[in-house]
Amino acid sequence: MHSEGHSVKLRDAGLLRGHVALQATLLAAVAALTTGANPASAQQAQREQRIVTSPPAAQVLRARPGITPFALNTIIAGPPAVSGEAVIELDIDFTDSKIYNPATGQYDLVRLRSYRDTKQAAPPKIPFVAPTIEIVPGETVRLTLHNKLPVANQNCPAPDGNVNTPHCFNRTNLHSHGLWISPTGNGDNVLVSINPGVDFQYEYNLPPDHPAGTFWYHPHLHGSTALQVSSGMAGLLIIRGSRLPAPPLPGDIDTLLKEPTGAPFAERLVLLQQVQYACRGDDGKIEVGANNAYVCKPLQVGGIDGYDQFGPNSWPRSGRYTSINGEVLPVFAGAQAGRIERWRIAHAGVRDSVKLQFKKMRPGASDDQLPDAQAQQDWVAANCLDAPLSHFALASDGLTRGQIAQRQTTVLQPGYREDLLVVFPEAGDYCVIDDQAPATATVNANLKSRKLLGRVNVGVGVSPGDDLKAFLQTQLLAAADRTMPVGVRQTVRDDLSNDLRLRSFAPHPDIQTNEIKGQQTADLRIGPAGFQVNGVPYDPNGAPRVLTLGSADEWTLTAGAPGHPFHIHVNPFQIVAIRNPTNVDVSVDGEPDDPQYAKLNGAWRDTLFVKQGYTAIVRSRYRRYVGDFVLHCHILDHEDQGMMQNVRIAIPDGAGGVANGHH
Ligand SMILES: [Cu+2]
Repeated sequence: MHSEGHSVKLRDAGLLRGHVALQATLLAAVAALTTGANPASAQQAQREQRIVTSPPAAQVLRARPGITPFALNTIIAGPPAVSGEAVIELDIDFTDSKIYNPATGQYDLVRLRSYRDTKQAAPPKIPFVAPTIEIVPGETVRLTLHNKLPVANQNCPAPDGNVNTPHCFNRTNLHSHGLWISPTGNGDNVLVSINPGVDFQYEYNLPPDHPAGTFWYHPHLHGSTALQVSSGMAGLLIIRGSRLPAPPLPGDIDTLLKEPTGAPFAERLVLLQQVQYACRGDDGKIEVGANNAYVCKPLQVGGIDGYDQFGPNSWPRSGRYTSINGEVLPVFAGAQAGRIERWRIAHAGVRDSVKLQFKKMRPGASDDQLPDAQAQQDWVAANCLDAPLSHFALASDGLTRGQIAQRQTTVLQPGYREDLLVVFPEAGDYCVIDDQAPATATVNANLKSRKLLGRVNVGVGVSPGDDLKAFLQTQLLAAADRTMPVGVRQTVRDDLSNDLRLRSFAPHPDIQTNEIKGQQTADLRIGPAGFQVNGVPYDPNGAPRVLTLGSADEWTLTAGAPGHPFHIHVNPFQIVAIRNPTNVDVSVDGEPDDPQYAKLNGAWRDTLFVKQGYTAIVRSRYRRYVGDFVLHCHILDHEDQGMMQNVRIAIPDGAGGVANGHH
């Protein structure tokens, strides 16, 4: 095979900001491939094709202070300037793409609504994958959306006239999920509709004190949210920070996670998606095969065109696979034994819970064709060996934790982000597994089978020894010596030595009991009135829930079947307790059959799966921003059907009440 082909594939192996060692690994891999004969088998060639790359970086034009707006179309080299502008343009249109199907061992053709970066020189490897937006605190993000979807709206308005019937599939808007910015006007406003043919410029004024972390963006127009997000319209939104801790102000964890060379730890961007594409017959019905799994004939093109592609259990029944950066059963290349990697993971899917594990893979195991769920389950049992690998949770929903959590399993529900530090102990391949889970632990309320998500190629490196936690601790202490200023170095060291605490990097101080001014409740439930919050389906014109700027409340979150991921915009919340139906708090130790709540006590999130019959107690303070926004279920077809509520943060009046603008 021509050598250029290999080098192109390996150039971006999903690893960012690689240092010299990584480059050496890749060069060695390229050399091995180019000097050797053709790949040993078709499977190996197939797998090389599935080496996953990071989503493309959005092309950002940056203006520095002092440069006139007329110069915005000039690309300025070098690091972004604080207080500058980051200018991004995205088209929204149908995109022809392909998705690997392990049931057949072939790529299926798909045509999906997607984001396209108008300034990208060439389409990404998998064309539907949305670009990653990277910005810094203090920047103004000027993001223009061009809605180029057809004017002939599908299902618009809803035939029954009900706002909670999915409708207007080609209208859109944008949500910057997890950002602490204004929800109004041109800010993170999800109450506007950008119709086909319309351009709209969002202006996200990221405050200089915004936490750095892993966030994401996706459409959020009531009626079409699930359909568009499931089509792949979701991208990573990463805020990179360079602020050292300066007590009492926290620093960015990015300043600690550095190699001896000064380069950041090797990093992988991992965008989990569940694109539930279907092919339809002449009668408009979804084509299905054995066990009602979706099938597409050769040359048939899959798409997402209706809400019959959602609903309880539709995902497991469809036989579709969770993809990573657009690739199904991806291969993560370029890892090295004993080197710490930072995995920035976003669950941008809608219809399945993900229960992540890493296990050593049996040498020579071939994962290329796995016809169904049973085959997946059997394959993992036969080829993924030993106990799951310990990994280390750094941040939940982008917000750095007060203490790193050692885990063997990381559960991601729709909307969640997890930043993990991962060390692979030895050379060889590792399984990335989506483990089985009991019905009560998942958004589908059925026993979830065990699946393979992908594999990691790990090259020769150093041995971290048997105790990965001790290894990580040693590495982080050494990093603190190199990176932390004298005034805080000892504090950071003492915290790391004390069971991997990170108190100098956690962005939000705990909300103490004496700070609580009021109580809020949110009950997410499918009930007599349909998809409800507190017994009422979404009413865009109804009176919003009113919260008071500068105040803090304790929230009681509850959920009916199947359990619902609660998400609120603008201000995150801190988890105080999660009580099971017998009133036991499971937010510290988790549960024997379900680790998803373990070590969540005290953590900050913007999305939390509330299991059926459980009660989550969380606290939130409403800082800086007023205006109208929403809370909702992050099973997005539930949101489209009414499991959403308008929320308003209002300025308090002098008497402690709320001024709504009446007089
Ligand atoms: Cu829900």
